[in-house]
Amino acid sequence: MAQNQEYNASSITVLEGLEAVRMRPGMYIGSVSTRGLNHLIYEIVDNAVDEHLAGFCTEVRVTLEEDGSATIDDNGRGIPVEMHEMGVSAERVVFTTLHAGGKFDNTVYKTSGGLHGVGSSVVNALAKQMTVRVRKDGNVYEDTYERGVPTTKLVKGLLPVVGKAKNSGTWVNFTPDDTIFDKTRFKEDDIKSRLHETCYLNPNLTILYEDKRKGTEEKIKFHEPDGLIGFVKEMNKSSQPVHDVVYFKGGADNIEVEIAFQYVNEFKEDILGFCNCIYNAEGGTHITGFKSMFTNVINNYARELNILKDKDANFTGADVRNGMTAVVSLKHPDPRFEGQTKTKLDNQDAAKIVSKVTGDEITRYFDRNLEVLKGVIACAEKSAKIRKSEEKAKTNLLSKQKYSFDSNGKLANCISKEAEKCEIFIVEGDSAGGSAKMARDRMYQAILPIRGKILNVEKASMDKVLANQEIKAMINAFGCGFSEGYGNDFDISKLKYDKIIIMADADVDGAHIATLLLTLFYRFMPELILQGHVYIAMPPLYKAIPKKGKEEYLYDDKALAAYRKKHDGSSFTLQRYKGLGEMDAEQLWETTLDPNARMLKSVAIEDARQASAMTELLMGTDVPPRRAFIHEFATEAEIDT
Ligand code: 0RA
Repeated sequence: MAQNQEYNASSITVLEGLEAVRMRPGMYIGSVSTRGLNHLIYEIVDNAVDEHLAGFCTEVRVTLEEDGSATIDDNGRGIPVEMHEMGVSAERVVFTTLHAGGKFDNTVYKTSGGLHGVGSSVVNALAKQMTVRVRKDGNVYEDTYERGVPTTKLVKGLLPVVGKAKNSGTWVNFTPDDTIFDKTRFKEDDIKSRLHETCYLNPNLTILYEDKRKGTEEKIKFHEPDGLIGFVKEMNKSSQPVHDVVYFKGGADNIEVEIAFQYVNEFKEDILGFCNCIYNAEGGTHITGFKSMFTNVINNYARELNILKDKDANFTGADVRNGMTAVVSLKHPDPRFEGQTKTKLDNQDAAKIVSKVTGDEITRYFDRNLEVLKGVIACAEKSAKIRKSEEKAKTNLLSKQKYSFDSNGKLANCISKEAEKCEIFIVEGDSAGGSAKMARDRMYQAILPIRGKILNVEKASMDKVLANQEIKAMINAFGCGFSEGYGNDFDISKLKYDKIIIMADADVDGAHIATLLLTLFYRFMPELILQGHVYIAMPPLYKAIPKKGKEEYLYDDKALAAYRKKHDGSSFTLQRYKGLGEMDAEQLWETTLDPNARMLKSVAIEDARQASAMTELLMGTDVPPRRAFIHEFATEAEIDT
């Protein structure tokens, strides 16, 4: 009786706990989007993986059922069902109490995932229905819930037996609550890759995945006996490796670390960190421990081998990791996290132990594998060489800039040095440039012709960018330097012109040139755009010459249609401009240069981050998304006047 009263009292807080999850699901599973939805499955799978890590479970079946529910079935010991001190079956406590999870006793599991075992009850709270079957001691025990509220009547606080069992394990089936989630269809691709990753991190585990849903039926067996070595091989499968994958492990104080790495002939670095089989998107102490020791060891070897001379500076960390692919997997009994998404490991002891294991093991390995060591150092040398030439190109450019403003032959500068009154026109093509030089207001208007299409800075390396004549001419002319990844030498107060006006033809090629220039400005001189100094000139498409009356420039087809309507019936000659080069100096002045008559489009960046992604999308090397974007927005992309 006393037990029952106690249960009644605690059940109130239980419901309040799960209600909190339903009120703010994002706090527990990140979001109620498809990501959060898939997370429900990962929570239950992670519990089974914990049971595997404890040494009792070898197989997990994950099934996406035809009715939209998911089933996770493991062959572990089975969740405890006996009477818990709260007065009900332990299983009930696990699925209805926040922060209880399977972790009754720290010694049962050496490790547990990032959420400290709160997963089961969170999933239960967000499930329209959940059924739990525990196979244990020859029996099948069953419990059921709706939105976290138990619907099975306990017998003296214990679960009813619904059948006989030959083996042990835990079977959980649940349907996500459609009043919580935007969409309730699990996304199979994300789930498959997560399960695959789990198998790479647990080489003795098998995951049997089955999708029974109409249209996406599929069965896959994930088993990766090569573990982290296989993981790194898979990550590098389309690259050219410098050596075989190197693997080592070690640990102390109940903390274990396993690491695999391999260098490839590419300028990239790809290092993944996991703690208790959960991916740490923001890295953390295990990753920094690994990186800093690796840098130390390689620099020491490079000096020993006299590849780095006394006068040489050390390789930077980034140099040393040039070409590296690595997976760092840590098992920790009490993981702590920081960072915006709680995916950055924060335990200081992890840094120490990973660093020690890394130092000991890679030294042992490189002492015996000198050729691999030389290959790794060669990657660092390549990176250092490029880094130095970029730094040099930058200093050359900056020192040159002191003397060479105006020294570029093609720049026709203005007479005035009053920046706030001056304008510079970047003009496509030498012939248009020539007309513009004749037509301009010499006092305040400078003309810089550029030849054809400038370099695409999204695709080019830094030294190529800085070697490009057109780009150098622009940077020199503007007078304020440029900024890039390593530092910021840009000083907008030195800008020589209030307006930088891109003058390109009103056709597709012209639009492309304008985009290339904007990309350059956005990447290396973003303040120019952010502070509203960049404009695009809008040369007219047509000139209408009526029999009687004034000639008129028409800037787009809308203007032409309006003109036709207004001059209904009366005849006029329509002159079509194919390009700026076709206009004489007088026409160019009237249409494009004259501050009182011309039309300029001001370039603004509302959301710098979005613009950056867009620049990358439109100008980067990745072709398919660009094509999709152009296709999708082709009708909206017409010039707005
Ligand atoms: C705590 C103790 C025992 C098993 C488990 C937790 C356990 C939890 C989960 C969650 C999913 N699958 C699971 N399998 C096992 C051992 C209990 C005993 O020895 O009776």
